[in-house]
Amino acid sequence: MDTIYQAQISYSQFLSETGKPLQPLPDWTGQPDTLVRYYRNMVLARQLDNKIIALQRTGQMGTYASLLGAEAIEVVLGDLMQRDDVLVPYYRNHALQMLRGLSLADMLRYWGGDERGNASPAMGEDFPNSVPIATQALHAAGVATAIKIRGEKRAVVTVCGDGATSKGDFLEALNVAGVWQLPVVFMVNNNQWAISVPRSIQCCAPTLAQKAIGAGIRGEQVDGNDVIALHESIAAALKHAREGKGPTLIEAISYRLSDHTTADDATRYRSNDELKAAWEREPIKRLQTFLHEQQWWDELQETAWQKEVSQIIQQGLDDFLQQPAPPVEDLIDYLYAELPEALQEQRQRLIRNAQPGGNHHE
Ligand SMILES: Cc1ncc(C[n+]2csc(CCOP(=O)(O)OP(=O)(O)O)c2C)c(N)n1
Ligand SMILES: [Mg+2]
Repeated sequence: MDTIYQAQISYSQFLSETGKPLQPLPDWTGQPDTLVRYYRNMVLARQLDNKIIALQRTGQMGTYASLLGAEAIEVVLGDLMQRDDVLVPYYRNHALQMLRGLSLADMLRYWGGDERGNASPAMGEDFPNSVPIATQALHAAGVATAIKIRGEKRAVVTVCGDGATSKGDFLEALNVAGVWQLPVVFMVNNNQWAISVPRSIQCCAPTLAQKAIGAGIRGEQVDGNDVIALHESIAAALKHAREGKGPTLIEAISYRLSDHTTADDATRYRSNDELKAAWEREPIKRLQTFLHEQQWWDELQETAWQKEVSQIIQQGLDDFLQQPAPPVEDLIDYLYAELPEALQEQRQRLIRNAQPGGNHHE
C-alpha cells in the first residue's frame, strides 16, 4: 500500500507563558514600536470590556459578548490589515472594528441595541457583525471572489469561533476558497468553548486547522495569546492573499476568560481550575513581562496609559449616553422595500405607543 498524501499542521509560539522567548525572535521585535502598540491596544480593549460589562449590569447596555482573552487576536489583526482589506467579523471583534476606524460610541451603540452603530460610514467596506454562526465565512468568500474578479490586491479576513468550524457554511467557504484560490484569511478564535460545549466534544480532529487540508488550502495553528506568533502567521497569510496565492486558515488557540455573553453563567458548566489555568496563559501579562524585561515599559507608563484609556472610554461613553434613542419605527423600516400591509399597521401602532402617554399595552 502506498501513502498518496501526507500533511502536517504547524504550531507556533515565540513567548512562553511567563514572557520568555522560546526561540529566536523575528527582527521586527528588536524595536519597541509595534509591541508597545500591541500592548497599549490590548489594555484599552480589556478596560473597555470591563466597562461595558459594568454598564450592562446597571441596565445601560444590551446583552454583550465579552472579548476577554481574545485581545491579542484583535490587536494584531487590527494592525496588520490594511484599510482597503475587508473585515467580515463576528460578534467578538469590536476591538478590531475600532482599530479599523469604528468609533467607540458607535461600537457602544451597536451593543446597546442601536443599529446606527452597525452602519457607521467609518466601517468603509467592512461588514457588520455576524451573529448567525459561520454564515460570515461564506460572505467572506463572496467578497473575496469579487476582489479576485476585479484583479485587486486586497485581502478579506473573516473571524469565527471553534464552534463555527463544525458548521457546513464554514466548510463550504473553505472549499470554495480553495478551488477558486480566493484572497481570504479564515481566522478561528479557538477559545475552547461554544457557549457550554467544550472543544473536546465539538470535533474529533486533533486540530481545527487541519480542516484546511480537506479544502487543499494552507492551515496552521498559533498560540492566540502570543502577539509575536500571531503577527508572523497573520502577516504571512495576508501577504499570500494579497499576492493572489490563495487562502489560509489560522487556528489561534485562546481561551474565553469570560462568560459566553452577559446572558450566560459559565460557572454552571466549567471548572474554576480550568479558568485559573487559562489566566496563567493570558496575552496581556505575558507581553507586559516581556516589555518590562526589555525596559520598553514601566510602572509610570502603565499608570499614565491606564488613566488615558479611562478618559478615552469616558468620552465615547458620554457620546453614547447623550445621543437620543433612534425612532421606534427603525425596528421595521429597513426590512422591506415595500412594507406589507400588516406591518404598516404595526408600524403606526409602534409610533403611537412610543409617544408620551401612548398605550404601551395596546
Ligand atoms: C446559526 C446559529 N446557530 C446557533 C446560534 C446560537 N449561538 C450563539 S453563539 C454560539 C456558540 C458559538 O461558539 P464559537 O463558534 O466557539 O464562538 P465563541 O462564541 O466561542 O467565540 C451559538 C451556538 C447562532 N447564533 N447562530
Ligand atoms: Mg468558542
